[in-house]
Parts: sequence; structure tokens; C-alpha cells
Amino acid sequence: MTDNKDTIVASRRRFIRNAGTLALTAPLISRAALDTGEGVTFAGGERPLVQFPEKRKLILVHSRPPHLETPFSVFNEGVITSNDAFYVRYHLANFPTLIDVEDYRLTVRGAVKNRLSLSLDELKAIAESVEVVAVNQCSGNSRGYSKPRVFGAQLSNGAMGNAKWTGVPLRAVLQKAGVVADAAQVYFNGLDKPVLPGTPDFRKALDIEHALSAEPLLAWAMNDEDLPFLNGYPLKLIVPGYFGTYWVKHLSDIVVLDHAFKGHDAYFMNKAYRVPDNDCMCVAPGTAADKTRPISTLPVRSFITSVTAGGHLPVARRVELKGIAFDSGSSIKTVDVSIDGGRTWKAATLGENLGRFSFREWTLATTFTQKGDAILMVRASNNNAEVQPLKADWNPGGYRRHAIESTAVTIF
Ligand SMILES: Nc1nc2c(c(=O)[nH]1)N[C@H]1C(S)=C(S)[C@@H](COP(=O)(O)O)O[C@H]1N2
Ligand SMILES: [Mo]
Repeated sequence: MTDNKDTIVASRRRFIRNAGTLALTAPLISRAALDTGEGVTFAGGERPLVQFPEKRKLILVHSRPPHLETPFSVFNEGVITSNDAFYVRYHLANFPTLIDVEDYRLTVRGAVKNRLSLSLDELKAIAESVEVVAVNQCSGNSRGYSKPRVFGAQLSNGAMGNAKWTGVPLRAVLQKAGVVADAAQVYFNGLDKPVLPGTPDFRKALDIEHALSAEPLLAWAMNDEDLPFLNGYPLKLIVPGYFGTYWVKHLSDIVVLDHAFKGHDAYFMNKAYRVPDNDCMCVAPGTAADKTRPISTLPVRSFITSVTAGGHLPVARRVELKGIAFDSGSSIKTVDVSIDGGRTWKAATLGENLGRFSFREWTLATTFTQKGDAILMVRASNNNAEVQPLKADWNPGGYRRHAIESTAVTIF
């Protein structure tokens, strides 16, 4: 594959985005990635880097449909994740590779007074556009650290990213369609489809109250550019504070229901992406949950980004440690750092606040006084009185890891 850029065919009235050679050729696999994140027991092993259209080299999880992880070093480049470095996740093999925005329509139907069929321009004209910086994190981010191991992609910590999203509030579109009084849920579908009739489509639902709240957005821009094709061009549902599974890509259908979403096509709500229905959303390792509920909001998390496991830092010199913290939107309250394996902790300084759904940078200047091995740890709390736990809890999906991470380094 020599042409790694997306193909953009523009004429006066047409603007076609094409995922290029995506569907036709096996992706080019280059050198093995040594990125194993922060953990000590990551089960993925070495994974190759691969290049897809509009993307820099990312970590290959699967090639069809594309499942790509962001190399962890990207998170040290800044709190905004570049479009070309943003991770990619699809479930269905029949994903779009060519979308002509002239033909594209968003339909809004179901329990509404006026069914809508909107071009992208008509959608943009519905309301004043708004912007939100928000983290999109896959429920299975860091699943490769689950102990005991669980089924599913053995992800390290790169199935997350933070971007500025521009769009119109979902509720403006729902209000234009006129939601009926007994509406209960709204489901969202994108242009990707299952290959086999028995495979459920990828559809996600929000409760009507959530859908009509100020937060969900129908976004066409990411970091002031069109959405990268693989991240959902031309339109993506943004659900700030919620796991990425709700952020439906290539959004084509919004369906208001006067009942709870159910049946075969509700598989990704009612069978997959569920957590144990208890406070910790966890069970004893290796056991099943009696009752489950759909996964929802992001727990508070933090990472060191300026050094990774196996890194070397100098003794007796000022070292600035840097990283990120985020939660579901109550805002980060504190970030504490330990350089002695958790015996003592120091408060880090929080960086610029890009909004309550964004990554928040933290920094801490420190001096190591002894040569040898050191364990660095970072722990965040939020304004909702959540603090990261020392020990990872467990659930069968390997979802929502949020324990305090440890990074083993050498002081020289
Ligand atoms: N249409 C569509 N949207 C989708 C998915 C999908 O398979 N199809 N996967 C979801 C899941 S589980 C995740 S984690 C995010 C990933 O978003 P990204 O690929 O833009 O990073 O997309 C979500 N939206
Ligand atoms: Mo996901």
C-alpha cells in the first residue's frame, strides 16, 4: 500500500470522502510496537504498527474491521489527541469506505411528530453550533491488564482520546422533530452493517431524558476539521462523560421509541457492553454477575505520560513528571503522585482547564535521591468524591479499568 492518504474527490458540488485502499488491500504492517502501556501484566504482547488512511502509524488490534490503538506516547504530546493519532474501533465487517456527502441523509423518525430527513447542511442550519472538548474512551480500554484474563481484544491504554467536537445539540434536532409525550428511549444507528443476517446491527440507545439534556451532540468536526473517515465521517454522536460505545459513528438514523429498546437489534445494549448491576460494577474475579446493566459513565482515571514502564530518569536532578487525568464531567479535583511505590504522595499541579469532560494535564517537579528501581504512581479524585482505588476490581467484560496505575522505572 503506497497511498496512505485518504482520497478526497472534490468537484464544484460534490465532496466525496473515501477511505482509500482500506477495503481493497491488507494494511501495511511495519515494525513491532513495544508499547505495552503502564501495566506489569499486559496480556497483548508485542503488537505491530499499521497505517490506515488519514492516520499515522497506530497499533493494530484487528484489521477487518479496523481496530487500532493509539500508541501511548501520543498522550504526552498534549491534552488534545490529534485526529491522525485517534484510536479506531468498529464491530461490523461491512463498514463504509466511501461516503458522498451529497447523498448522505440523517433521518429522525419513530415516536416523533415530524419525520426528518436532513442533509448535512440542513442539519448544520438547525441550531447554532456548539463545541465541547471531551474524552472518548472505549469500555474495554486497558482490558489487557485484567487479572484473571478475560475474552475480548487485549487492549493496552490507548483506546482513548480527547478532542474538541463541533456540532449541534441532539436535543435541537429532537425538538425540531417533535418528540411525543410518552417517548422512553432513542436509538442511534450508523452506516456500517453486519455481513451476515444473523449478526445484530450496531445500535445504541439513550434514555429520552439524557437525549433531551444539553450534553449529547451531533458532531461533524473534530479538532476543527472534518471527522476522520474512520472516526465516523460525516456525523458522529458525542455523549460527553459516557463511554465511547454510545458515540455512534457514520450516524444515519435516530429513532425515538415509546418503549425501551429491545430485541435482536438491541444486542449492543441488552447483551453486550454491560456491567454487573451493583455499586462497584464488579464481581469476584472469575465469576459471573447475576444481574447486569448497560455500561454508562467514565470513572475517574489518571496516567503518567512523560515516562513509560522501563523508562530511565536521572538521579539528583529536577525532573518534571507530567500526565493526564479525566472523569465523567464532575471535574478533576486532585492529582497525587508517588515516586516510592505508594508510601508517600505529593499533590501535582493541574494544568489548563479545557472543560469538565476533557483530559486535564497535571505536572509535578521532583528530584530522585537514590539510584535504582522506582515505582511511580498517580491517583486522581474528582468533585463527585470518587478516588481511584489501589487495587483493580474485576468484571467479565474487562470494562472500565480505573485502578491507580504503577510505572516501574530506573533511576540512574
Ligand atoms: N457505527 C458505529 N459506531 C460505533 C461503533 C461501531 O462499531 N459502529 N463502535 C463504538 C465503540 S464500542 C467505540 S469504543 C467507539 C470508538 O470510536 P472511534 O472509532 O471514533 O475511536 O465507537 C463507537 N461507535
Ligand atoms: Mo468500545
